[in-house]
Amino acid sequence: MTYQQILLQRAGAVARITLNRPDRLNALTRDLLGELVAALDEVAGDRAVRALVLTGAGRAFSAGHDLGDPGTFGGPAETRDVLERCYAPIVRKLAEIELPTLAAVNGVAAGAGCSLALACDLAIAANSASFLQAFARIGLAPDAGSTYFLPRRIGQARALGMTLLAEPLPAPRAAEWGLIWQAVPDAEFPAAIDALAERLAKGPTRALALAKRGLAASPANNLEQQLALEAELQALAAGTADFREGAAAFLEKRPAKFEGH
Ligand code: T3D
Repeated sequence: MTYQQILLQRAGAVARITLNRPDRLNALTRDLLGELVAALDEVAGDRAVRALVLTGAGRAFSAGHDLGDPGTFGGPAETRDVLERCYAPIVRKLAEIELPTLAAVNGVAAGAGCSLALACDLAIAANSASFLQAFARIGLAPDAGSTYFLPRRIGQARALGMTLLAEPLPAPRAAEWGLIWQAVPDAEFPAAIDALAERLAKGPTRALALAKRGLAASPANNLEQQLALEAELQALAAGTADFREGAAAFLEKRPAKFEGH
């Protein structure tokens, strides 16, 4: 499929989706969101891809939903429909895709743009980037997964502060708070993203996907449920060629060469 508002590129086992409306700070239109769904399906269906990077073109990651997008804010039903039909599938796909996802936050991530960054497994931001729960500024409540991810990552006090005050959180503080994995100097950002994406793509892909499932289920489970889930997931991991390779490599005192199956 050809895309107009995003780019989908592949380098080796790494796929990169770039939100590509730099003149609008990669504000999200319904068309763009439709393309994002299609691109995520394309990536999920490509067995050669073992890590996904989501980033933005130009100076922003994404300024959230395009406030001029016709047909989004026409009324309560329309707004709800956009969330249910456009955003929820993307957030679900990012959570469920069976490979590691990395948000490369090159600049401001605001509103639903912030939500998309948080829906990825790991986020690395350039030091000059920031995270903004912009919703209150325009009289909206948070959406696209923000109320799920924020308190789980940084706790209620900080989630409430970010949401009610709607002030930009600079990337270094976001890392300090545990909202993201790492903030790096701008000059080092592209190389840091490439290195981490490469590293993830060389990992035991199926085990990483199972680990994602276990951690995602954890907040809603009690200890017994989580122990049962771990046994189920580990039984699957133990049946993979990558586990056989990982164990053999350890015993043979050599680096493991995972193939992703
Ligand atoms: O159904 C639903 O509920 C839909 C889902 C909604 C979820 C949401 O995401 S709601 C939140 C929407 N986002 C915002 O409210 C953020 C709006 N943008 C900003 O507050 C600022 O742009 C930033 C703080 C992100 C960056 O500020 P700054 O000063 O670096 O840039 P700027 O000058 O404001 O923006 C540059 C251009 O991008 C500008 O256009 P111009 O003047 O050059 O022609 C600006 O209008 C445009 N732009 C930025 N954000 C959006 C946008 N255009 C449309 N929609 C935007 N969200």
